[in-house]
Amino acid sequence: MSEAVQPWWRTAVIYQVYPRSFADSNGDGIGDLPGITAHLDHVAMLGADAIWLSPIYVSPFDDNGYDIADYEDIAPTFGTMGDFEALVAAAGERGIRIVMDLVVNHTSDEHAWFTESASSRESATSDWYIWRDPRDGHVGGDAGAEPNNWEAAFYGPAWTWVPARKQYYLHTFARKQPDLNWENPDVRAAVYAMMNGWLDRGVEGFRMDVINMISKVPGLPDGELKASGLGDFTPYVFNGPRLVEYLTEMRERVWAHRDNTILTVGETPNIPETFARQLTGPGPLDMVFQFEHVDLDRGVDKMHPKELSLPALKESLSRWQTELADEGWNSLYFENHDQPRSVSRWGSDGVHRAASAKALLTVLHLMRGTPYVYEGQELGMTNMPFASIDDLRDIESTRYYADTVTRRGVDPELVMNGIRRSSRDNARTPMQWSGAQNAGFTTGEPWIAVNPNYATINAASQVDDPSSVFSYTRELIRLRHEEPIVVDGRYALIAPDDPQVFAYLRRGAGQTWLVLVNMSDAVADVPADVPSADWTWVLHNLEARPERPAAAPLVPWEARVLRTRAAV
Ligand code: TEU
Ligand code: CA
Repeated sequence: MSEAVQPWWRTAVIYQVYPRSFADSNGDGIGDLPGITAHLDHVAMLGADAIWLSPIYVSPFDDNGYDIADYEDIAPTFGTMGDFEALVAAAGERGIRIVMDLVVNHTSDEHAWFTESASSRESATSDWYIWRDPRDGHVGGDAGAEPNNWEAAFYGPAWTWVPARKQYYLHTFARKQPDLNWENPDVRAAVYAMMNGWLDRGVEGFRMDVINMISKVPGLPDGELKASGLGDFTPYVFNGPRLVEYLTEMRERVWAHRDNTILTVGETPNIPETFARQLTGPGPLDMVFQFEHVDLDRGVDKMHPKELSLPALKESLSRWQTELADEGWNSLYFENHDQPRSVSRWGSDGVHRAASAKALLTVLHLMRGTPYVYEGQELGMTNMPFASIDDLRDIESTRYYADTVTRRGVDPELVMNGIRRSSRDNARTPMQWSGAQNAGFTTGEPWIAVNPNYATINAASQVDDPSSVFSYTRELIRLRHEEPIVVDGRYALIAPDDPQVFAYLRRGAGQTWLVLVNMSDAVADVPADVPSADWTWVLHNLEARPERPAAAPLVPWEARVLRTRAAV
């Protein structure tokens, strides 16, 4: 098939690297580009086709690089442009493409565009950010009240006052992350020029941070009041009226006329599947990261998780599989740098850790779409036992603690319980390379503590062990590369209400696959609606294979993948 018909990312698996936590080459305790280059064989051995690099640009690191002060250069903490070029070249030698993070809903307040914009209303970039006068008759005078009642994603009001302009600027995340004004064509042109520059440097795709927030509902109306006393911006900042227009323009100005195929994946919280299909089918993007499944175990808020309902997870993922089957394309993920570790969250991180890590990977990787593996997921890395708030580095966690314990007087232990389960820092502890000091991540003092379980969970003990989570992940990636049914087969959920078993079929030319996974700590019967046929083995996550694989009860976290040539 020609590349125009089958772009490379349709058969690919993407490996996400969080540079700060991957590998430190110079002993300063922070991961860096030479560290990544030195560990490329790990990614090559796994078989991944591309690396998505979380941001490596110049930044004050208030949000670990999702607050960019210069899009054109590499943060000195991570290395130099030479180090970046060396990484692209070394990856290319191994057939690994580099996908960059594109953070253009906002910049850092230390970006020159912003410092200039904030200096006066007459500045060259005056209208590059979202500036508003105070509410109710304070125009040109004192700060008065914020222009609307929105609460920022990282708590507190979404507006900050700048005396030099006598105006507020909007920041949907932290105070130091001002939102760009996409309605200004100069802003858009500057972003497109920057993107073209990175493609010219050999980058082969973009993961676009909160890209469905770049078009806001005009008028920026007040939101519904939340428990915090501030308003919910959700209906007004996602999937706005000009989003398709902006992304279509971006496609035209950045990649439509290039010879090579690039990958574009939009990070899109709060996107309905119908809109995702529109954006990724006839629309400008290849795929999006949707959030429905990772929001299923959310309680009153993100830091109050509730138990996941397996039927709800099956219903949600299956609906996305079906809705984007003929038009559009799914990205498949359980983990990234913003989510707790899946084995602790939805698996079982005690005696069944390895089996449950493999079970979760099976469910995810045999669906239709492009799977993403987050660093350490291929080892079954777990959440971190954070003792106190002093152990956390993430701005979302520390700001949440300040907003609840310090400002509202909530019991610190209750707050820490939520943080332990939901904090993004669970995913940001250093990569566990070996049983050596600091898991082989650094010879210095790591910027965030290494998970104490590194002595047993590490890459060195797994890469050559055929029964490891690493080897199992490699096998799933190999199946996607070698078996067209994994890429193209039709998906059908079976036993939707079964509370323990996740079971589905993939139907392709001349054969059908059965994916049968016990997602619980107890033995489970094979659901009655599993079709009987002459099933033969494709993959199993345990040593001993039962005689009748489509009938024998499943032990805890057992995953069986079977195939038949019969019509079922
Ligand atoms: O995340 C956006 C996002 O909506 C959430 O996943 C976010 O992590 C947070 O949990 C909201 O409660 C992206 C990046 O992936 C994240 O790391 C950044 O902090 C954020 O945008 C701002 O750039
Ligand atoms: Ca370093």
